[in-house]
Amino acid sequence: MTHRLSKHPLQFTEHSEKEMLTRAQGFYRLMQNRRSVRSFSSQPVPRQLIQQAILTAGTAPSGAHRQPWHFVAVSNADIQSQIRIAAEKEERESYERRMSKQWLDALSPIGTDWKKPFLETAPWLVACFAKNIGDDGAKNYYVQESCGIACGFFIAAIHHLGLVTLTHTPSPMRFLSEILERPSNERPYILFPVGYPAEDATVPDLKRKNPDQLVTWVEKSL
Ligand code: IYR
Repeated sequence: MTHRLSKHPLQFTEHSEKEMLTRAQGFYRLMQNRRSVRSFSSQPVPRQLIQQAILTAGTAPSGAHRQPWHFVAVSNADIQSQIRIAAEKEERESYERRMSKQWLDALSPIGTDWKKPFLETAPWLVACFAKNIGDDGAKNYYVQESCGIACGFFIAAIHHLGLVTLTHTPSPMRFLSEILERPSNERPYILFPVGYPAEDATVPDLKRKNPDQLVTWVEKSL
């Protein structure tokens, strides 16, 4: 058995309900403006900004605090070109053969296709790898959930600091492990191009669920 961690008092700052509502509304206003962007400027982004967003991702909760993620941040044009070529090869196969008609129909309003120029244009590609086994050889738990939460934090951090990203999951993504020379206990989870949007970037007119569609309340009767 490994030993129990020592405990210390929680750092908790209490806010008034009024203050909490103001904070909640401010955070919602920020997040409501987040969009997935598929067209990037090649304008460089300092490494420190990417580093900070990855640090935020790493604050996510994880099963047994095993932190079953590893991030690889790429700003190397040659590696980005290799990733684009490999991703487009798989995506072309997916769009032309592997994806069902139903799937293609679901995607058609968004207008995606197999071409992924943003993999070369964006100044950074940040890949999240999921680790089913830790570097200590022990099993990790709730790996998908933990990595999903960490990637959500990453997306929020990138938006909050003022850049854009895309949750990109070329499928299958095995090529990323090869190009980035990752160990066998890691599986590619999500690939995020990160940067400034292209000047002419457009986004589809998506509607988000209204509160009635989004939530069902089950409360004590008065
Ligand atoms: N991975 C492909 C297809 C794709 C699938 C879904 I579901 C999306 O929401 C978007 C794209 C691609 O990246 O084009």
